[in-house]
Amino acid sequence: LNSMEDPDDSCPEQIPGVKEALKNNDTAGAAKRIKEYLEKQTNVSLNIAITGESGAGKSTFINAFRGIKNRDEGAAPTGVTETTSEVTPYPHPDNPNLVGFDKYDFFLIISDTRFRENDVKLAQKIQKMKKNFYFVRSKIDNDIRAEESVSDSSKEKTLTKIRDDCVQRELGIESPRVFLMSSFQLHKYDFSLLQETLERELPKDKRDTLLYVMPNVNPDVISKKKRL
Ligand SMILES: Nc1nc2c(ncn2[C@@H]2O[C@H](COP(=O)(O)OP(=O)(O)OP(=O)(O)O)[C@@H](O)[C@H]2O)c(=O)[nH]1
Ligand SMILES: [Mg+2]
Repeated sequence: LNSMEDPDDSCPEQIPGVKEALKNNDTAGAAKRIKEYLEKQTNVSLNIAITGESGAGKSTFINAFRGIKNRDEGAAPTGVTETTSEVTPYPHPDNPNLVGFDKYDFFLIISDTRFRENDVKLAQKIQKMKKNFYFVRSKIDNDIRAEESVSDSSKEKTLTKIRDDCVQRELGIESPRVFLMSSFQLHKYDFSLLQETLERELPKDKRDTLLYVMPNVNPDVISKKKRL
């Protein structure tokens, strides 16, 4: 899209003080405001903790979230055997401040099966810290394929079954939020729902940073980015 087609496209007048400066023919002042605003935006750091058992699909998810393929340069190494053994910061290519693992804004707990005791223990600790956490059930593409080969129940039914089954009730997390995901097909399943949820639950300045780094998996995200 070019700006002709979209009246909403980047509107610097919305930055505080810019409209007033322009009204007074103070273009230098307007430019200064815009510059300060942009600098402030890129200095907001957003730290996302991604945890889960070996092989759960953490590194693949990080790569997908950063909009890169596992085999691309700079990708987190992924593999069928235990691959990542250190806490590793993966800054988003567009934002040097997006380091992953020292100070967390929220936690994603990833599992390719049911969430296990360790996942739940962690969730309880996070809850005590009054931080947000989200369960991500990974590799849903595999489940869909497997289910299709053995029964003719609908895809929706399979998804509902997995969702219900994911966090066993007796483990003691009240109303856990579970997002079903395939890192190979981010646009499917619950990724957009996760994006919306994160956006809603983050403070405003962090929300913009999140939006800035998120992959463009749906038109809604693209139009929101344009408004930043
Ligand atoms: N089908 C499918 N396979 C996936 C998906 N995500 C990851 N995988 C595969 O699962 C395996 C493990 O993925 P990784 O991303 O390396 O897992 P990890 O959690 O980082 O593993 P460690 O670093 O060992 O803790 C790899 O072979 C991936 O290709 C997915 O969404 N769908
Ligand atoms: Mg890994």
